[in-house]
Amino acid sequence: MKTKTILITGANGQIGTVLTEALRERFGTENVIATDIRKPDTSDGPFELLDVLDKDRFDEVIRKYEVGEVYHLAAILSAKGEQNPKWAWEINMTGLLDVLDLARKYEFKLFFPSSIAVFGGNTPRVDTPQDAVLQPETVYGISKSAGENWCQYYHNRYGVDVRSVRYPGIIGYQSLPGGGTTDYAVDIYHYAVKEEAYTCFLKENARLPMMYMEDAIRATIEIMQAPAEKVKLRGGYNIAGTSFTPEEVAATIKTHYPDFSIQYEPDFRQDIASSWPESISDEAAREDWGWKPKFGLKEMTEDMLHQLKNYYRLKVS
Ligand code: AKB
Repeated sequence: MKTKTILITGANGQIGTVLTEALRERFGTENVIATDIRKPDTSDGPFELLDVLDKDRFDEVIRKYEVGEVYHLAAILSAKGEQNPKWAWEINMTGLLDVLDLARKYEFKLFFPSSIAVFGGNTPRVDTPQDAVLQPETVYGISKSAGENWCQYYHNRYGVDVRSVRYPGIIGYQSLPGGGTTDYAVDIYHYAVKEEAYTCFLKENARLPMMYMEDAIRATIEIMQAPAEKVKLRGGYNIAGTSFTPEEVAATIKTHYPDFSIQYEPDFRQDIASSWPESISDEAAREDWGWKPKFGLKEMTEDMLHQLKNYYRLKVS
């Protein structure tokens, strides 16, 4: 049997970079096509330039590689979206509707990344349930919440096999995030390893749901591999990893770098964080397709610091 070809949009982004590598390891480099609006600095496999708003080009690339699975990661995140709401809406929503149409036309399986940003200030903030009310307060959250409904609609009406999780903040050493509210939780580790003081753009007690990259990649691949009948929700599944405040992550870092220092200068991103849950209930994902996280704050911190220390050591040598 021919191995199916997989295509990733937004492959140069924080999650895309790592997911591309993980899928290539598993399914073979030649079977995973990375696409993005810009060429990557280095590329270890097939790559195509693709603007997700260019539907004809999208169609052409899907046909060229006879794609059987798409991970549609191209999107504008929460903080950047607030600086240009209509642009963020256009990319997040038109991009998704185009790929849903293509999934219907070519019958490929689709992954849509949703986010904890679908929730707003009027949902319970602790252990937020799967079916809590969705009244997001950012354009990013509005686009993810509408996107989930579109995914469910395309599944119900046209039988599109679309699957989705609501990512919390993702923390990894392999790539940098860009334009999100949870980005501080990656930056802080880089500053610690470089032995520089860190200024955090959220308050010390801003508790948010977070997840180590390794868990996030595993969740993404697991939901895509799950038998179709187990994926009962075609909007977005809550997935939980860990949950912490800037003060708590700084304290954990200090057990390795006692001189690490942090100060707080909250900006507009604090308002976004205040509208999001502190922690998430992921019961539905656990029950339906067996989701279980592995990394807590302590294990994640150990691995992040270890990996980044090696990275900066190699960079200077
Ligand atoms: C963001 O901060 O915008 C993202 C997210 C939680 O979806 N990391």
